[in-house]
Amino acid sequence: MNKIFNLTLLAFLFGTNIFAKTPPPKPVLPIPTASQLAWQKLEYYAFVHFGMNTFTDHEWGEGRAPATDFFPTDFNAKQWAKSVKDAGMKGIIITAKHHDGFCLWNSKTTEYSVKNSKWRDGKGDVLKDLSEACKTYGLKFGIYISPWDRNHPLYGTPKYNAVYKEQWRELLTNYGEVFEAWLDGANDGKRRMVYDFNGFWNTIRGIQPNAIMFSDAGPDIRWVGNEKGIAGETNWSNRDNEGTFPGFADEPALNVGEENGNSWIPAECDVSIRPGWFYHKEEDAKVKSVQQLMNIYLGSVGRNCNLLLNIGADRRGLINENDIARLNEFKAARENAFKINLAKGKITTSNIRGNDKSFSVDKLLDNNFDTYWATDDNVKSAEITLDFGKETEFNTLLLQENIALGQRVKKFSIQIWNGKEFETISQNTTIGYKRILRFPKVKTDKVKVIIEDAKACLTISTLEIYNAEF
Ligand code: FUL
Repeated sequence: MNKIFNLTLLAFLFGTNIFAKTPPPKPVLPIPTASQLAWQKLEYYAFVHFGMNTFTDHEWGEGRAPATDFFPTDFNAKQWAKSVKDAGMKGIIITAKHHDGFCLWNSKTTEYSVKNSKWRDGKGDVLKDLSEACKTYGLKFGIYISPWDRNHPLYGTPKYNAVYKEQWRELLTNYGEVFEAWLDGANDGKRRMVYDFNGFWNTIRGIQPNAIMFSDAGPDIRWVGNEKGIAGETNWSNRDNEGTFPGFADEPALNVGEENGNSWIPAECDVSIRPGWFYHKEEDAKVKSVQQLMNIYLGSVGRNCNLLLNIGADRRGLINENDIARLNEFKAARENAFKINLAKGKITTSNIRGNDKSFSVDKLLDNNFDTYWATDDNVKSAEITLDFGKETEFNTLLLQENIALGQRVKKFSIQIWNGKEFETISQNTTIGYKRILRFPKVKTDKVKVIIEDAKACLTISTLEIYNAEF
């Protein structure tokens, strides 16, 4: 009794709240669903373009090449999965059907598929082998099928909508869990048909409710508005989706999202490791450099996006040696750049929510995304100061918001102590799930992160600092 009285008295005297737990901040809507949040944490995964174009040397086949042209001599899905796993990627999305209409599985909806090729006497199934290989290697498995189909006889008529839904039904029923369903907005503009997109979404959602659906217009994730892999410096996961439609992309808007958008539709950056999406021998020496890939990584994962990096499997049905070598070099460069987190020392701030330890500023340094520093409800700007205790050189700073409670930060800057005063080295806008800033190397013993404006009180999970070569 006495002890409780003493503790109460102490709490009263020092203004700390040791009995009542401070409630967490209320979410700022919209917020991600559990599947969207799990998707965001994947960060980096592979696209593999493989199909009829691989054998005809095209990017956009017309759907007229005979099915027998599809003939990989040495197809091995385990080699794909191992290469992707070794590269530090979290999954594979396969082009099960590109615009030419050729299906890499034996679909009942068409004759234009592997069953009429000579590969494995027409009994092969790329989807079966790849889904199993992904399971073996602990990778997520995703599927792309193009709505635009230049082979199917019903394309251009309303009946084709049922064909396309049936293709999704086959794919989502027979190959286990699918983490992402990719609906391409490309179209030739000539036989432009009226797609039943609502019907497509309902079909996919009905069979695999956790599959994340991609298109120019969501509904779960959006295209970033270019094929360079670079998001806007400002990048909101919010988007006002009213009246948007796949195939009619507002590229500048997709690139940055909308501060007050009413739906949670984060962006995905798709980009190819070579100039083309499909494998072409003449591009063997045109694999992007490690520096180019690092710039893409900083412009995508470093700007609140996921990175979908494409590799074209070659005519053998293998990931080409040149691409594998580069993927591994890029992995080593990333590991090296983010190896030693220099964000250590004494961290202080101008505000802690309810002065409660569970929201304290050292949550930024605890390597746990789910714990976070938060401010009081009315506090939308605050300073964090990290005193390294010694001169420290760095060029990279990483921040994460706890997006489970919504994206909030609108404006922030970085300052360093130059011996006389704090000097601004970087002025920025949004953070989101992850923001990685790169600037010329600086040397200082104190750094400040100043959040200048936000939609509501602050909920920041992570601060990391690196001195990276790439
Ligand atoms: C585009 C397609 O037209 C390209 O061929 C490629 O598949 C890319 C990922 O999407 O819209």
